[in-house]
Amino acid sequence: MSAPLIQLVDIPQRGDARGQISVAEIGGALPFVVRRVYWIHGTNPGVSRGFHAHKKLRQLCVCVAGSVRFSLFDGWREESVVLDSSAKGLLTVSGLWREMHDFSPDCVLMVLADAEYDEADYIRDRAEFIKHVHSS
Ligand code: T46
Repeated sequence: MSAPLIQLVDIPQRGDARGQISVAEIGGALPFVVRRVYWIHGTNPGVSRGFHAHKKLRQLCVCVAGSVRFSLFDGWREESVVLDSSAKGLLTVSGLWREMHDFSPDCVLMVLADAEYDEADYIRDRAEFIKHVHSS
């Protein structure tokens, strides 16, 4: 049986009577050393994002406010998941076409990445992506 496309990681919650703290660290929720962090927010209504794959990049995507739906495609199968919790991270690895849809107006999507930004790591054409995974 093939591995699931949707890999959700539990992020430990260390909240107390004052409120919440969510912790992602090596040896816990983080399977790699983080070299870049970015966050997507203020997304305009009806906008979808993504529509690309990465050749090498690994990322942990955490929706720290609001909600967003991720769709992942490995060249054969497509699976979808709604992220709406600081307590869950979606691990995205190489060889996955990703799209992000249905952003809530208050969505803040934080992404922890294992490498600096490199446009050469992107495959932004779906047909090229399918060719890439079918030949490797
Ligand atoms: C991903 C999903 C989840 C930078 O200059 N540095 C960066 O670190 C990033 C992430 C983007 N940019 C520039 C490149 C583009 O000119 O910001 C612009 C928007 O990037 P993009 O269209 O790739 O954004 P999304 O939301 O489609 O995809 C992003 C990440 O790029 C991607 O790696 O997996 O979020």
